[in-house]
Amino acid sequence: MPDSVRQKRVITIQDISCVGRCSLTVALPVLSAAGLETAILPTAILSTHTGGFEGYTFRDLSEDIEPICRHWKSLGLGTDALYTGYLGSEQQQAQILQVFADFKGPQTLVFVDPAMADNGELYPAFDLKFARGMRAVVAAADLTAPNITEACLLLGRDYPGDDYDQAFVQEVLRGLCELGPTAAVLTGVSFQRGCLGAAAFEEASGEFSYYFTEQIDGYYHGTGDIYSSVLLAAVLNGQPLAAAIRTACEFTVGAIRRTHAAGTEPRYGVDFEHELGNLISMLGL
Ligand code: PXL
Repeated sequence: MPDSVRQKRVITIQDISCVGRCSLTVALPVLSAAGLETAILPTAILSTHTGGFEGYTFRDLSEDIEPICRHWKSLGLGTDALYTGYLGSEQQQAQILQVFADFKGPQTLVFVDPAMADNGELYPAFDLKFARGMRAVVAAADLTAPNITEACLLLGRDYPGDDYDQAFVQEVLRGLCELGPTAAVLTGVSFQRGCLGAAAFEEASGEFSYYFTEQIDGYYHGTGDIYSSVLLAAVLNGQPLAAAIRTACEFTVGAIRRTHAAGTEPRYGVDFEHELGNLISMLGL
């Protein structure tokens, strides 16, 4: 079958936060809207995500990962991409490396979003040992997309807050590629008040690219997961990385803008649902 009509498959490995629009509840609809068949490997089930909610439930699904993968292997399942986000535990970091080994074919893109921290702080469930373990997961990736906090944890650098420049961003991107990936995207980059965006680096060309949009006030949950899902959707639909960071920035800021205008509580995530039509247009589908 010619490549243009063969539908691509993604296996995405993240938690299910039942309420709060992050991880699988955003990855699945975004990837589906982008025309990608999406297989899911849930790492845990939580009643809500862990940011801004008290008393959430957490069921670890580590024990299910190996039998699910065994069954998939018996089917001879292949995939165009493996995409990991929030992992439930350190044990799962080792398990995920095995999933990569089992399902990575010669053309498979391994995309790791080391979802574990933001704004200079680890998420409540994680410690520095977990952050160190994430290095090995990133090392196995072809493409990674941390925010600045996560990148600093991965590289053992101090978090700079707002005090950094282009040289810092480029050093961090090169450092991420030295860990293993051939391309890296850094999210949450801002050189100017009111402008926020992302930077990308590809080892093969040695080129850096940037894209910025307006910065909207407030801290909205799940936007990193939305950004990563759109980035992957754009790359798998053939956009070069410089275009893919633009698509992901525009989609994410569009969802934040709507949510801000509606005055929705930020911990419930952003209204990405009404942006899915724009995603389909931006991808030319
Ligand atoms: O959006 C990242 C994320 C995913 N999953 C869970 C989380 C978070 C961030 O806090 O708590 C369970």
